[in-house]
Amino acid sequence: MRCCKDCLYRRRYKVALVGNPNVGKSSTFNMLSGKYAEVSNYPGTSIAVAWSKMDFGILVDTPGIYDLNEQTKVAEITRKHLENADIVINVVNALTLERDLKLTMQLLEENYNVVLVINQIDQAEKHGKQINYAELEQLGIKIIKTIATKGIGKDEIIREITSDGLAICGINTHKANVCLSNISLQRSPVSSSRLDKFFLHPIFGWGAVVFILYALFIFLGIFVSGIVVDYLVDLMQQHYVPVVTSTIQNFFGNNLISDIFVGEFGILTMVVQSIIGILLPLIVGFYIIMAFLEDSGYIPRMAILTKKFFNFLGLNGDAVIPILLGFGCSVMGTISTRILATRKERIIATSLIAIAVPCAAQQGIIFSMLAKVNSFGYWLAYIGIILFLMAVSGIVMNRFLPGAMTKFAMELPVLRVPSIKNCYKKTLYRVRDFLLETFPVFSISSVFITVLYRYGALNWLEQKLSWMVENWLQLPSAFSNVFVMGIVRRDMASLEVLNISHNFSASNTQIFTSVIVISLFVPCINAIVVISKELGWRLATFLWGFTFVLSVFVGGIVSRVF
Ligand SMILES: Nc1nc2c(ncn2[C@@H]2O[C@H](COP(=O)(O)OP(=O)(O)OP(=O)(O)O)[C@@H](O)[C@H]2O)c(=O)[nH]1
Ligand SMILES: [Mg+2]
Repeated sequence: MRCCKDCLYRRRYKVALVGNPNVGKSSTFNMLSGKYAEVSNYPGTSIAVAWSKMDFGILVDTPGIYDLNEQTKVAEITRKHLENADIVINVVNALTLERDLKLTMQLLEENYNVVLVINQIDQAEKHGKQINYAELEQLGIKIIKTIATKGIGKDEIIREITSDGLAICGINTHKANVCLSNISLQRSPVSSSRLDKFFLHPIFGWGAVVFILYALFIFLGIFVSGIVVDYLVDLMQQHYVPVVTSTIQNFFGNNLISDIFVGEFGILTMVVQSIIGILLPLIVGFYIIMAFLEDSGYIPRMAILTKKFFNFLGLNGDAVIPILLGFGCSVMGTISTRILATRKERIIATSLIAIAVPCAAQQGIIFSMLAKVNSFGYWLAYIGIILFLMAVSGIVMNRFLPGAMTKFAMELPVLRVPSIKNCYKKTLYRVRDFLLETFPVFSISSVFITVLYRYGALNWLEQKLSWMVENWLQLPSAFSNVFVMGIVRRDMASLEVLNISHNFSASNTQIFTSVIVISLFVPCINAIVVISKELGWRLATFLWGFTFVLSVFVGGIVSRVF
């Protein structure tokens, strides 16, 4: 709704936070609502709307857009919510004011009811940027200065939204245009820091990427999976599993119900132990590192460095964000492809995530298995195989899919010392979502597998798959369980691989083969559902079949070569 007069009488408004990417819309949303929408220091963090019920009605945080006519999926989402907003809080960044005001102009031209929030004024002061507020006042709209991360400006925004004099109709857009052109004459660019010269340097920059990956390996592979996970699993094996097993068996006797709760694949034994003892520490460790990287503003620097590699695959540097998020969770990565402009780019990025990007939980298990093999050669081979398959898939798709690649224009946000509070909150919410999703899915799958096991179906499956598992992949026959679990979730299957490698004292080649098969195996059920929703069931079905065949094919070759 434009130029809302009657909403002043209704006193229930839909208020939309709209603005360029990375200006602080989600931070403003969090400040106003007390809720938490994800905040990061790179453009394109919000890929869906977050909303909150407020005393004045509804507050909606939208994905960032540069232009009202932008042709991306996120812009479509923002336009939809903008259309029926009574009031638009247009958030601009004081540091990039001139650029951000172009969208303000468009909003005014479209006759939206705009309140202009100039955020990050602390950053502007820090960088010595002067803003001519008197000039801005001539736009004829309410202007509020904020530091959203510190809660400064909150009361003034609320007061403005609920005040009676808000509806500003018939703004003189010619006058506003003149005013904006004056402002843009006063451009004062932010100087690029020395750190940027280092991070974007073709040699030192790549050195930093390798260092970060190495630190991730040491932290997750050696510290978290080698020390924390071992400690927690031992603790649970000694003090939790025996108690819960005997209690349930005493109560129910030795039957299917007991097996469902405390059997080999039991909910209270395998599921609880796997999630709390193994996956939780790995996920927490990975998300903490990701939160620090996201909050510092390093990710766009990484995008610029890796731009050439992505170009090679038919993607522009923006794709680094969905792919990096895919290393956290493929569902998150797939949804983030919304920031890419063309369907072709979205299909390529989604496919690469599905084919070759292991999620955080999987990586932890892969790290710990490769640490057992204890050979740098296997490490290099692992990374080489994954990158090779990624490159081949990308190049083939780029060659044969119709459509074009868009120009890469990611802005560089200011590098910052990450905010501990934000990193803590983000990790907490992500871990909570992970637990809420994994417990039910793992529990239902474990019941299913226990029933299959109890009635001999797993044995039957082992026999049916024996040629593929024993002859082609040269793995123990029990590996067929991994395929059953992998169809539901890759991390659950990875846990089973870890289990099997313990129980069968697997050789280095077998461990390496399993790691490759599980890295390339079919996307989790929830990822398939999301791919279907985002890009259609044909792509989802194709990716499922393709990754199945690819993982088995490459696994067989690896088992013969290494
Ligand atoms: N110093 C300072 N930093 C801020 C302020 N507001 C937001 N930030 C930081 O700016 C970055 C971007 O904030 P977000 O709230 O995620 O921005 P957004 O507009 O929602 O970004 P997208 O969802 O990507 O469009 C984060 O690193 C925030 O911590 C502020 O007032 N001062
Ligand atoms: Mg946001």
